[in-house]
Amino acid sequence: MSNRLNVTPNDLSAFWMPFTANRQFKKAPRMFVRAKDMHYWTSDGREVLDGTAGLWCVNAGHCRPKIVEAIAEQAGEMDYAPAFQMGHPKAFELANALVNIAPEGLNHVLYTNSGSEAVETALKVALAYHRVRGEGARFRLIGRERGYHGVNFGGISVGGIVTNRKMFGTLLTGVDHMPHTHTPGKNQFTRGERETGADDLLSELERIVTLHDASTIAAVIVEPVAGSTGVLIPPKGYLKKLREITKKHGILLIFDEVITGFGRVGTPFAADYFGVTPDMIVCAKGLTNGTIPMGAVLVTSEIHDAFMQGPEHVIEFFHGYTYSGNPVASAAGLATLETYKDEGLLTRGAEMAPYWEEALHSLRGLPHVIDIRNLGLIGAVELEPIAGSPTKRAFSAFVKAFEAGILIRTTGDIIAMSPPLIIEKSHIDTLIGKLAEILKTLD
Ligand code: PXG
Repeated sequence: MSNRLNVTPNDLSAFWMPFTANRQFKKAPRMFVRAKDMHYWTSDGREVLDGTAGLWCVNAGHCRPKIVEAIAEQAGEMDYAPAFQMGHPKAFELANALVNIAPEGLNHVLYTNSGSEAVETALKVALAYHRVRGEGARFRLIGRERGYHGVNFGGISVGGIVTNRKMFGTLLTGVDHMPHTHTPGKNQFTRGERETGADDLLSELERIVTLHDASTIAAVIVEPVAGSTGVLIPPKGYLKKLREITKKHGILLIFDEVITGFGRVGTPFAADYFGVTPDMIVCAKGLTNGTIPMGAVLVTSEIHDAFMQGPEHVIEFFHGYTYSGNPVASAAGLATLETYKDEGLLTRGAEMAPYWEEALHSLRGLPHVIDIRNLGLIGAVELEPIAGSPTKRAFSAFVKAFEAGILIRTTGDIIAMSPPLIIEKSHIDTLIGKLAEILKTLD
């Protein structure tokens, strides 16, 4: 590798980093300069095992040849084509490929550049769908406590993370929230989904529907498994029942699969794992293996067709982005889906899940560990917070892990892991083995 990769810029002040403790980071920067398959390399030449697939997005592992080549080739052949009133073949090919792996009935694709934009797009489709059908009174959107739907205004409004909302008075109106699916004290150390609790949680939705009247509610949006707030797994039957309730009341159900999509839980989408088909799926991240920013919303024919009316020269839906279906992103997406297919990655998580589960739960009993949760190739280890200093213990684990050569994520006092789906048992041994040693050293 060239020396260029080893240079750390001497002024770090200009870049205001996202979701980062900027002052702390800039005092002791952690820089990655190279990646391949399961590993990153730091600016000082150390190898770090990727336990988080970047930020839950590099599902096929890093710098995969097919994807790298497709991006380079497309950038050289046609860098950009106008997204409005013009097309290019790869955006259509990718939409077809996505529909092919999506649950039956989700037949149309709108493109975005991120998960956050895909969320906004889905919420707008939901509101507009009811309106074009003459049910414009359906303006309410229901999310969930501890839900994460990106950082734009719609997403933070339906989202349930207080720190992401409290600064911003201008939230959407007409939003309500269901309870989250985590019940501390009742479901610690459950492997996968717990048996009970769905009815209690969903009686709250019934209450909300009664309060507002179903005729005012456009959509319910949930992550099938909440990722960012610490891997909150629903009890058995919860999503099926949620589907029944929403259908009964003519309310659209949106699954935000930005994290759970593309094999993360051992099936192409979590909708497949849970056997529930929503009206829309929001995805991003693994769509291009994290390489080129891209998100998408998959919608049913029923939704799509409701818009296809009126004079044919008139735009049916006034929404879109300069980069919707960008050629380089589309090429990356196509090569990513091919890589997943060639290597069986969309179902590999199911094969590795039992070993992953066993390894994770072997951490039970180590100091400060108060809960362990897992599904597919997602795992979380929750630590007892230091009294008066929440998040400090987990963050210290994160820094020690980085120094020890493993990359984990922390949210609050929860350690979250979501390795690339190419992970081998030996990598799991290393990841969990090193984490165990670190847990023993925490204050
Ligand atoms: N929905 C969900 C469910 C997500 O997890 C977004 C929307 C927003 O996507 P964009 O592409 O706009 O960031 C996300 C993003 C973490 C972590 O470690 C999670 C996300 C992003 C960064 C870090 O929990 N999720």
